[in-house]
Amino acid sequence: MRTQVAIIGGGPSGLLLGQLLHQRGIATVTLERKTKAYVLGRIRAGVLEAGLVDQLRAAGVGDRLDAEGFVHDGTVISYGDTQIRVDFAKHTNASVTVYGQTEVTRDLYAAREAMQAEMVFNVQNVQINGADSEAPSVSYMVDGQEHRIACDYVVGCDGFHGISRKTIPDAIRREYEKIYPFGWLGILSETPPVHEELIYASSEAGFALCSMRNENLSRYYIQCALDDSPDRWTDDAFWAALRERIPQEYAARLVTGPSIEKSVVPLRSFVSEPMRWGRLFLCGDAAHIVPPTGAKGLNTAASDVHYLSQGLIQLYDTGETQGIDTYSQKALARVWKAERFSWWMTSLLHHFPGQTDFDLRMQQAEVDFLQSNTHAQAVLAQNYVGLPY
Ligand code: RFL
Ligand code: PHB
Repeated sequence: MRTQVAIIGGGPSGLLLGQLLHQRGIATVTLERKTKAYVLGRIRAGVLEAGLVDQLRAAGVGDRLDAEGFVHDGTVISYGDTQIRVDFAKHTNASVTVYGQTEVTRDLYAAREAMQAEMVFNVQNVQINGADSEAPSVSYMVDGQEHRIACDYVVGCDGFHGISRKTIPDAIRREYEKIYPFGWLGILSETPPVHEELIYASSEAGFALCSMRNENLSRYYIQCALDDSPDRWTDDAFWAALRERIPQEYAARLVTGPSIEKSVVPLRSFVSEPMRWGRLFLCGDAAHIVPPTGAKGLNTAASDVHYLSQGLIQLYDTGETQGIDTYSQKALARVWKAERFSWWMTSLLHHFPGQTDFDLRMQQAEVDFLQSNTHAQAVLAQNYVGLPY
């Protein structure tokens, strides 16, 4: 088989990239290790920057998002007894849209299928060959049969545990990592959200986040131990911990119910440089991870897809390589700013084991400054709604 761009990974990065290229007549094949149902079963991001929303509209998948997504003009940051509402609209003229990653992925799969995109599921043993040559290829197994795709370029959209990043030789690849000493326990419940905007809350007992998917579907998270397991938490214990961590006025009106999903995520900051090696490009979680505080993971994947799709379209339209040649540099410049913001929000709002009184005072001073300084609020708002591409 032959194609122009072989895409490894059928998560949001791979699907969006495939769709944007295919619309411009560039042939792609997408290889996904799992089934479509499995990919759609993963509960992940919920907050979309305007840049991602625009890209989804350009990719022809904006209709349901526009009809069902919720536009948020601000968020609440709470620290002990202090509450700050950060007004995105006032400081940036922009907003974010609450619409689940699951729905984004579902819409993208429908669009890829409508275009009769070539997608292969349940692939195993994917290997990238000759990425630093003029004639790369990707080999893989399905049902015990070996297959090979010859292509012009390979794009690794295969997430943090994928194989693409590791194809770049150790001597060329540089990795930067910070592992936080806690995780997030998240639940989904068919209950009305406690507030119309997201609440990021820090208390002596630790961090909590109140988020949502729609009027009757809430997503809540609490900081937990790194080695915690969802089985150790009954729903009642979760609700009690959440109530303890959010401001009283919200705790008093929290509607609880059975959880329909419960999972633990570790918190990590990670960047792998460069994001291109020869004819291999990396996009999204394959190249970088942020802790979820700040909602930057999916959005940063989307800005990678923007730069790379523009570069490849320019190349196939005009033969000009400037876009793909500057891809890694442009993508990383924005990635590092998202890393900084997510690290900052994580450091500000979590309880760190072994935290000293000095560390606590630093958090308090930062919160005081944020509360009293509109420029500081504007900086938070600009980063939260998304830096320009
Ligand atoms: P994904 O979604 O991990 O998809 C990669 C796909 O590649 C497949 N794969 C392979 N396929 C073929 N061969 C192989 N060898 C393969 N290895 C892996 C996988 O099966 C998978 O389908 O990466 P992608 O597309 O780059 O998308 C990244 C986002 O999923 C991620 O950044 C966000 O979910 C992060 N994130 C959030 N981001 C936001 O922007 N806003 C949020 O509000 C937000 N909340 C979150 C989050 C992530 C979370 N978790 C679970 C980590 C909340 C949580 C709880
Ligand atoms: C979510 O709704 O899942 C969500 C929202 C905001 C975050 C992280 C996760 O910062």
